[in-house]
Amino acid sequence: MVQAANLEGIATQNKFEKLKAEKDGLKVKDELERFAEIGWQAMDKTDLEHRLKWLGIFYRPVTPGKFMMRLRLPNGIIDSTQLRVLGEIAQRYGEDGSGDITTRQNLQLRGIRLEDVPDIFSRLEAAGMTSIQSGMDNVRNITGSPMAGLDEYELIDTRELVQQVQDMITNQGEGNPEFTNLPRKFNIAIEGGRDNSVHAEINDIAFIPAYKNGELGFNVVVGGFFSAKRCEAAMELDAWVPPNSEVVDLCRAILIVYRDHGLRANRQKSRLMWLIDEWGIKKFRTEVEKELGHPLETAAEKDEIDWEKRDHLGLYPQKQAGLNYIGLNIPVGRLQAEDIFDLARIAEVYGTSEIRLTVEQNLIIPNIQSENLEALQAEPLLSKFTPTPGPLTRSVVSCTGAQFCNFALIETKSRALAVVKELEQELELSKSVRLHWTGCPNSCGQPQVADIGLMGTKVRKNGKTIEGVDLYMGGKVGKEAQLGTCVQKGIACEELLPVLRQILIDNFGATPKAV
Ligand code: SRM
Ligand code: SF4
Repeated sequence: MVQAANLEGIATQNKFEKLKAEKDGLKVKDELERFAEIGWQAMDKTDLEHRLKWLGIFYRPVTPGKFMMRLRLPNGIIDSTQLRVLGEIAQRYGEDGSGDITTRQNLQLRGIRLEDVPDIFSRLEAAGMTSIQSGMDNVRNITGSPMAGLDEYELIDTRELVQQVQDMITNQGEGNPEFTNLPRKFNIAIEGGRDNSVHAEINDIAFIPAYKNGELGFNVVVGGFFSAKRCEAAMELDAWVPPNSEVVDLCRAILIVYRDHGLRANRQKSRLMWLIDEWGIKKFRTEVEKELGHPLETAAEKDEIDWEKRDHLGLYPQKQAGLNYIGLNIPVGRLQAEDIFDLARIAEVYGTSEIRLTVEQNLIIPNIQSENLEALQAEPLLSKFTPTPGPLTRSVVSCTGAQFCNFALIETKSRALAVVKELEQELELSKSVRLHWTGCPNSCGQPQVADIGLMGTKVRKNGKTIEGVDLYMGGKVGKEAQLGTCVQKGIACEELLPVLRQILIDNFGATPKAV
């Protein structure tokens, strides 16, 4: 039976705890028709600005009346029918309607009008999609290996597990009051390959393939997160689980422990790691075992992450003979309605209707017969979304930034693209360099996992406040992943280009192109 969190006695000092205690965010689900009737201007301010996020509907103060809708796409998988539904939604809004692939292997749509939301939700449901519990103090989209079921070197196919964890958390997409009042947001990732394609280390819970006594399962790490105040890589829980329902049970137990004991007084100190700090990992583990009702197995001695991270762009054979996948670069993840339709068509004509999203804001079309590869490569869309982009374009990642996000200190997506274009014109690079842009210290664009990370800030120049960045370096992904750190603060964006050029020459072997 679904039970709401029992939060009696838990501190309610901050405004978010108060608003959750007054009315659970999920409750607005039953009020949508009324909201659609009265219009967003007449809505209660807290329902509008906060509780709608429990349904995945985000009021955007930057574009009032044009909402963002964040879906849940477990393991980043979507099919052509679902894409068409999203394309139709985006298309309704003309120039305002667009989509973004997110850093959690997910999609967000823009331009949504509140009066359309009841109809949009019916369409999503009919197409087997949901946006429930995708914002605020809920578990975000659950990421999994983008190559699940395709990769000859795969260890564990993560698709079913990711779906089961999502179903447990969201009550099959209906909404689950058991997990709608966590102390803060929560991230879960399940890796099934050798290259840590999900950035396991930056999740509150991550499952990493590991053999124990010859049996393949997962080691578990916990507490990874980024925030404006603090960024931490996940630490070992010293637990191993087989790749079955025990993964779901463990997620559930950890979520309940976090829900009931996580710190709530100060929102800057509410993510799971703060509870682990307070208790120590041993006590945390013991409490999780109590909630599980049985002891956890200790971790396997080593995990199986021993590859460099792949970006999956380009054309590759699958483990299934005669089938291939193509990874396409979607510059900073931005899609227009017509792109969404075209991708749906291409996935149907050349593949099996399926598309996979990656945490690098790109996508993969799997299951292409070898004899169809030539025709696919001649598709006009592949000159916009190329499988062979330049060495910087191929790995540039950017958060939403000032165009739509009110936290942003700078514009990110358009600047990120302009900068890599310029640098690629000037420099020869023998390998890709990963540039991540994020518009503010919340770090949605994960500058700490990048070779070069750029975090928006404000700088003073000639008595004026202008857009700038703090520079991060040293992020390492894949095996032995490591977070990058801030190496230089407050570079004015207008002075950034020569700084980046020099870093690429000094640290990444770039050479100036002959004029
Ligand atoms: Fe994020 C808040 C966008 C991934 C850390 N994030 C926001 C909001 C909702 C703020 C807002 O209301 O405007 C942004 C919505 C802007 C918009 O209109 O799109 C936003 N976050 C994003 C996305 C879309 C960035 C992107 O362009 O890809 C990503 C959506 C993922 C998804 O599909 O669910 C996104 N956010 C992340 C990540 C990266 C990750 O998960 O790997 C992080 C850092 C990792 C983490 O959370 O530990 C991240 N977002 C935050 C934070 C800081 C959290 C904290 O503990 O302090 C906030 C602010 C908050 O929660 O108070 C935030
Ligand atoms: Fe918005 Fe800041 Fe997140 Fe970028 S990093 S999407 S600016 S909250």
